[in-house]
Amino acid sequence: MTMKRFLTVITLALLGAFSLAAQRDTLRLLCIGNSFSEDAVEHHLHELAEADGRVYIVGNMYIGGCSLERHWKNAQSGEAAYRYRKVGADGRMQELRNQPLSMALADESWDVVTLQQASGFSGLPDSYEPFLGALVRYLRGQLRPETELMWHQTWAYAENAVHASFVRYGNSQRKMYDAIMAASRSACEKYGMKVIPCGTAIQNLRSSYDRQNANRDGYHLNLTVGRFTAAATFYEALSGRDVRGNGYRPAHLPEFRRSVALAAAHEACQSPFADTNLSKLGFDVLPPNYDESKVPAYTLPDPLVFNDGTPVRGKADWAERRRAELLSLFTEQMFGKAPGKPDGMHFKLLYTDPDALGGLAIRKEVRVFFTKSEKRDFMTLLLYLPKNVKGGAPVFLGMNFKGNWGVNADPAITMPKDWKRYGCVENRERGAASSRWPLETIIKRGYGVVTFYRGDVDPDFDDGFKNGLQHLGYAKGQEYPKPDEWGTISAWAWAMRRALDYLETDPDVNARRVAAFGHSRLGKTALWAGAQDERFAMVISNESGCGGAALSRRRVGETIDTICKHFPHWFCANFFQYMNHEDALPIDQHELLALVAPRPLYVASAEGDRWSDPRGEELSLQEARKVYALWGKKAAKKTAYHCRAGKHDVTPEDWAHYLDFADKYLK
Ligand code: GTR
Repeated sequence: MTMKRFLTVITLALLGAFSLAAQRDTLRLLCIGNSFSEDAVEHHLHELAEADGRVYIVGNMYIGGCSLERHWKNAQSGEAAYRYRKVGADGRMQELRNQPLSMALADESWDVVTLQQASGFSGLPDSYEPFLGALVRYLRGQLRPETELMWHQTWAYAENAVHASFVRYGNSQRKMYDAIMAASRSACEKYGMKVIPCGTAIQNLRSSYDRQNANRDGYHLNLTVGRFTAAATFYEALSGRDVRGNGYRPAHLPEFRRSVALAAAHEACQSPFADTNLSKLGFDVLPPNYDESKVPAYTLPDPLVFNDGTPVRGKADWAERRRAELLSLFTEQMFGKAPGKPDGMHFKLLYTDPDALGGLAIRKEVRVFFTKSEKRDFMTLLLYLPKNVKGGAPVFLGMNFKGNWGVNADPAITMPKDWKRYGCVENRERGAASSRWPLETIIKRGYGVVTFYRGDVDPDFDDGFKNGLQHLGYAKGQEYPKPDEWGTISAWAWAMRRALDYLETDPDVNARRVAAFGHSRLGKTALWAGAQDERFAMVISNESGCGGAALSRRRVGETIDTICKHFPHWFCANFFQYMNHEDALPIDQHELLALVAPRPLYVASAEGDRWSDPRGEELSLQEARKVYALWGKKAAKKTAYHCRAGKHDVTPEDWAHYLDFADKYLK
């Protein structure tokens, strides 16, 4: 026997021994479910077990929205109506279509089989019977006596869900949750089943800083923290092990989110029918500080000093080298890299109405397709332009929160055909945000408005970047942005630049007179777009706050920690390292403002918007003016600030200031 052969034999013998050992730690789970079991068990569960040295074989008999009634009918008729999905011992998922229930029951010697009710009925005990009783009897007849039947408790819908069944619970998450608890408890008691308390785990999650991210469409779980929480609940309920000690780290779930999900799951297993307030267990953000005397001492990084410590001597130094240094820092540490102009991008004019707003303006809509294909990746620009402007009109380009149809009540503005594209609840009301867009006033002053909906580019919720345009920047095989690649704000800012690409082709617009405008999160976006792209002739930040105009080091109102915990999708993952470590940031927000220099820049705050730290926004602009000074004393005049009375909003008063400012520098 040669040496090599001998080694092979030994290895095989060892492998055999290991796999026997492994078999003892194998658990075979079958869910008779629907998309809620898909959310809970098809991802992460196998990996959680693996990290504990165990093998979980996970089957899911899937029919979308399937109720107990239908499962029972299928059991009786033998209808081959299921997709049988199975994560094998190797962790790989396979799917067989058109299978009957009996096929899956016989496929493995299952240790655990779970039942669940369709989500809309899950809190209605009358809908369970006689089907649950019949299914239990049927399964006990089919399965080995050792097989344990367990109840998969599903979760209540998001507060803002538009699911048709939500009315059964008065559109109240709390009512739905309580109803699910009562129904699942009595089902478990009646049939001696243990519960897998995913409903409570998700409710627990909703009491933490990650509260906005449990769902992706109002009822299904979001692809990151939501699904992970449910899988962790299954794991602890099945294994009896405290899942908080589990070593599995899902891609793209930073530690602060992983730990809250594990706590939500663990607490649910401790108390399956009553939710636990995780914010009381420390899973919340710190209360905001509004007291000037408690602002920590800080030193701002100096925009006029190069990274290597040498001074910036004049505007040539700034323009040729320092600007690039700062842009890279903001790109890599905060917003994330975005790709360039996409090759296949093209534009389509949907229509032109020469007599909009009672004859005052031209209205048109233009679709910007980001690729050659016209299926998925596009945004729709809505343009209101003054008539007969020689050389094209100067315009305010800004994204909107509530859809183009929310900007004005005009019934001719296109409504989307596919609402699903936007995730859960979208504002479907015409003109809902019209007070923020005083179109007549703007047009009468000689300016146009160009706007598009944030959801077209990247719906504003965390979903592992599966719901936005980020995939356009992926290399082959890439699934998530890298830690220095674009988050949502960067994607939005990229789309602002693509909108400007279109405007360069439109003779009704003067593309050299475009102001990037935005409110709040979209103000952060306008600043980032304007900082990067010098084609924007002016930048206006309306109450952009943390991550926008406000200095991070002051930690007044919203902080980096808070913003990342509430909106983990806005920035690139590198930014998380500065949560509660503002002093380690190589930049601060005055440098973002400075990147607009020497172009005109307007920063606005509101007294009642303390969350955005008005004082921090003003100080930031004062600091940025030191960079404007490179262009001479007068250059700083091209920056302006106001803080009006009132709350967080865009008002006619704000617009009056912007229009006066534009009269000076945009016309
Ligand atoms: C808040 C967020 C702010 C601001 C605001 C908005 O909830 O904390 O950073 O962006 O939303 O966009 O309206």
